[in-house]
Amino acid sequence: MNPSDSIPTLLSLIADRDHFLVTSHARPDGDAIGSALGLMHLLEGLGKQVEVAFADPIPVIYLALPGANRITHTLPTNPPDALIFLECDRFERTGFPIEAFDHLAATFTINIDHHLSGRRFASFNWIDPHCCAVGSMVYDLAVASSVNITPAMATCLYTAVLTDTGSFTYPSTVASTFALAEHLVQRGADANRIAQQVYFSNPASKFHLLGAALRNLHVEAPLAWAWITLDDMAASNATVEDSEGIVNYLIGIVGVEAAAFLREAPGGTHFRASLRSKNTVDVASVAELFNGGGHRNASGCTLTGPLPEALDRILTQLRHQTLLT
Ligand SMILES: [Mn+2]
Repeated sequence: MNPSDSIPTLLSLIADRDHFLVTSHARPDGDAIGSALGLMHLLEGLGKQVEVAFADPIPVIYLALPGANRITHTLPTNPPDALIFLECDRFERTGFPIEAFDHLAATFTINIDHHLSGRRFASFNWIDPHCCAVGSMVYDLAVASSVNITPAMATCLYTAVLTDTGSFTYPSTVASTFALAEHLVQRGADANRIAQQVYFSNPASKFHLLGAALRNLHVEAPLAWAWITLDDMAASNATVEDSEGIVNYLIGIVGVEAAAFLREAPGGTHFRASLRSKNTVDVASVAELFNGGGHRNASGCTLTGPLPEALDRILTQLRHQTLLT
């Protein structure tokens, strides 16, 4: 299908159905949550019934988003007319176990994604790696649908775009990204209020955990890495969401082209790795070697422990990848 046909096709698929379930990936970020809630507002604007379900908790900085109180953490018992997956490459990416979808096996599925590692696993797939955020795809859908773009919808979609472009700093940030931000602010997104909520409302535990991570900082240009253990998490009184974004400090170091941040997962047998890179270093392909995925400059995967072996495996691949460019 020609990519330009995706929006009209999707709008007709939506028009033919009444009841939707919207979900996104595990450990949801600003784009996952903002685009899911933005799509909920869009679909409701079209007179549809919508449920939004995430397997994992919503980080506290996103709880003030309009409609966040509607998010549930279980899939509906009665099959909706369509299941909409945002930035997932398979059912399990949602964090719901595959068995949770058993009773929905016959349900029509829609997959909207902007990842390079996106896969056409659904009945209908709209994957556009050129988009800076799924929130931007939902915005294009809203414009084409001629639904009223409310301040609530604009707030959710602006949050998606703000966070998924690294506050308008990633390579995906182009002239049209600022045009999109302008449109969303014109439609009622309050840029300052959203920034206050997303960047200046963190719990202190996040910074205690950051301190622990930075004590484990190693820099051997062009690589930087750091980690936190379950003991660090406990000593900082931290939650998993407090570890989000620590990797961004590592890639901020001059001369560092690729960075890895490892977090020991509950149970102590695995490490969750967040990868970042600058310029042409491709960390999506590194993550894919370990059954993960993401974007060229931002990706993630899971590594089996213990820590020295996990570090060795990921650093070997990152070193190889930085030599390729
Ligand atoms: Mn995204």
